[in-house]
Amino acid sequence: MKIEVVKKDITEMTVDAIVNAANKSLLGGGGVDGAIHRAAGPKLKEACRKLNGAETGEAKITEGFDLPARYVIHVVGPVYNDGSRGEAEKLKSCYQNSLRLAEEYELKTIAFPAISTGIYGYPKEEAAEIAVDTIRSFETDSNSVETVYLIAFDDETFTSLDQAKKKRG
Ligand code: AR6
Repeated sequence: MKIEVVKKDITEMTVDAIVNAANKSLLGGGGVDGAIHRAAGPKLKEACRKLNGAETGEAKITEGFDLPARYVIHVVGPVYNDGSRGEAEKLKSCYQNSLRLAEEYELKTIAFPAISTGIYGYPKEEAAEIAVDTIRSFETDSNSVETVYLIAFDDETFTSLDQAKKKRG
């Protein structure tokens, strides 16, 4: 599995699936969630209604509708408190469960935003290391996913992801 760090708006990614950093309702919100819903059009919300929400760390999939991406994988990242409330494990689950769904759907390319590092307040460097480590150690029998794009919307996120990738080799 190849990891590429890219500075871009995730809604412009032409990949098999983009990941949405949603909330438990899965009915839209601000940040990347708002941007994805705007770009995908109202059918995405209709599809999301049928999902009945999700727990923190869980991942659910819909079509991408008006997006260039074929699917959207909706995950709920942890709200960062002080780091002692299982935040790291929950963030790790977001990446693992998204990759499991991608394998189940036999997808080749997937793009993640920096889950939880905006409104949910997760420190960017720690979150970047968890993202890279979890993807690197993800094990599967199917191996359909070839490239994982880690999307940075701002310079600080780009640097954190780039350094985490270099650190992990
Ligand atoms: N493309 C790529 N990344 C983006 C984009 C975009 N178009 N827009 C923002 N980001 P956030 P969270 C980056 O706050 O912390 C929503 O209201 C952003 O710069 O979107 O998981 C949900 O409904 C940051 O690096 O998600 C939840 O209630 C990263 O995406 C809550 O926010 C994540 O920031 C989830 O908070």
